[in-house]
Amino acid sequence: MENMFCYQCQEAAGNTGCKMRGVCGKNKEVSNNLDGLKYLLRVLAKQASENSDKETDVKKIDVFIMNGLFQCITNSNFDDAAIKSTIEIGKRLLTKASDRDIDFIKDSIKGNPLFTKDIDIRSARETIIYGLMGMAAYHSHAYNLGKFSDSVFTFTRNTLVALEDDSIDLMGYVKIIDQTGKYGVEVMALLDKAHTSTFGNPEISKVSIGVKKNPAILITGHDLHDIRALLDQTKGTGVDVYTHSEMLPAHYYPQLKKYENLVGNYGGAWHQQSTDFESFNGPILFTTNCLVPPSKDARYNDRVYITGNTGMPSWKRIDKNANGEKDYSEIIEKAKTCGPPTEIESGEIVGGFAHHQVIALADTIVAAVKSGAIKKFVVMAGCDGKFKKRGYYTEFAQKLPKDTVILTAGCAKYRYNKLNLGDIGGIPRVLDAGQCNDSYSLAVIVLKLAEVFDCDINELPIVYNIAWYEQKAVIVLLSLLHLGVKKIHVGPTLPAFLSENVANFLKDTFELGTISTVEQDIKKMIG
Ligand code: FSO
Ligand code: SF4
Repeated sequence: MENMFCYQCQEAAGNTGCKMRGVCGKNKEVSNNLDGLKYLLRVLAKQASENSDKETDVKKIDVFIMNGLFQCITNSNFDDAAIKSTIEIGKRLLTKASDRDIDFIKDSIKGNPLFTKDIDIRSARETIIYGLMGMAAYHSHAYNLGKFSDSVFTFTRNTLVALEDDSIDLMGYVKIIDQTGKYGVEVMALLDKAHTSTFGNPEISKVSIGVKKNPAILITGHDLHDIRALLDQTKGTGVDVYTHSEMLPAHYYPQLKKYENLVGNYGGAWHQQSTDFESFNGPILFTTNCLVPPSKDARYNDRVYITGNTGMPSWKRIDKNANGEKDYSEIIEKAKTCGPPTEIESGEIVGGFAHHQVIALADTIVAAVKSGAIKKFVVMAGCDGKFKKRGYYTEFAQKLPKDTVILTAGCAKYRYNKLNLGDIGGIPRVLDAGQCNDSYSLAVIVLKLAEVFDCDINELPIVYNIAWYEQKAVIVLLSLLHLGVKKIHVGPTLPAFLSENVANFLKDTFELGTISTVEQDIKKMIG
């Protein structure tokens, strides 16, 4: 492909698609090679599903597919050489000579959305593959903690095969979209189990947003397995650890907050990383997206380290050693040569309201609803992004009536989690469940409230104003739709990959909508 075409995230150029270079910074080589990788994943899935020859190692292929899909997520991998080498590794899993002869780089168009000519089929297929990418990211975090689901592996494999099946019509794909949501719930439950069985149930926690005087390491991304290893290795070295963006919820888990050198959260959401990294002064460990490509002369370039499925050629990689462990000693030594972080703010934020903690407070919450002290819950989970239009979410949170409580998860919270919105009888008005995958917690809470109030989930005093950015948000959305949640507002724009007909189907079936102005939306959602 001479140019590129990508419309998988909320920041797609003109809300139609990036054609010359990604708004995210992805160049056409990276974009096209990721398409080549997606094509390879489908060929591998087909081989594993047929499973006709004994040489096919289905388990290996499933794990390769999971990691490959994760690499295709927005802001994850910008390293062209790493993507090409992933393709080479994947090709070695192919057993048919005719498949091995495919040049996946040259034929990358077959992994591009535009390869499907019918606009509605394309829209449905892309909705599904973006859901699979989000699912793969969550599955990979669980896998790193020793938990996986054979049914999720099988579903992913079979669905990749279905994406090439021209006998499936639009309604057939709509059914697969619903199934994708079903497995989305399963994978988020699995990750929740992996996190809570390893680190304990999140509990109400105050997290400092100021700084201390020690040299320090900043860890960003979502992988809690990585932060535990870093905390273990930094213990007693005099080097502090701060979380950034989606790593903030690490502070809520008993088995992570117990580390004395886990001292606070530094900075804001992912898109602020360039300024946060600059003023942090010490090394940064990147475990997953969202990665913002740095300028060539960024002053932090020599102190950023990446691991897992992320890729940035100018930053140093830390891979597993022969024992399957990651050795962070180089980062720790680097920290000792750097100054402490520059203070950019001070105070504390409160979080840890995942399902176990909220259900423990159920009596207080139910009493507040029954007395009228809480009139409505507003689910504002999801992602943050760099577009100015997202100031809407700050204003929306500020202008909500004082008898409403925001339920949140994901990096969307940085738009309002430092506003000091107060509390209702001791219940904070912003209840942060954790990372974007902890949207599962919000679903558990909603189901529990429906049980307590003995009503349908859509009759509860809950409204949904969700911000999305990349493909993990897609799987969260499909999961909520599968659970039967209606009237979700998705913003700041509806996905570019939804064709008019597919969007209309979702509007008609689930009353899915988007946002308008803060005033109009508060009137519509809160009344
Ligand atoms: Fe945010 Fe990025 Fe967690 Fe996403 S850091 S935007 S949905 O990757 O994963 O919420
Ligand atoms: Fe554009 Fe988003 Fe694709 Fe990047 S991931 S190329 S910003 S649509």
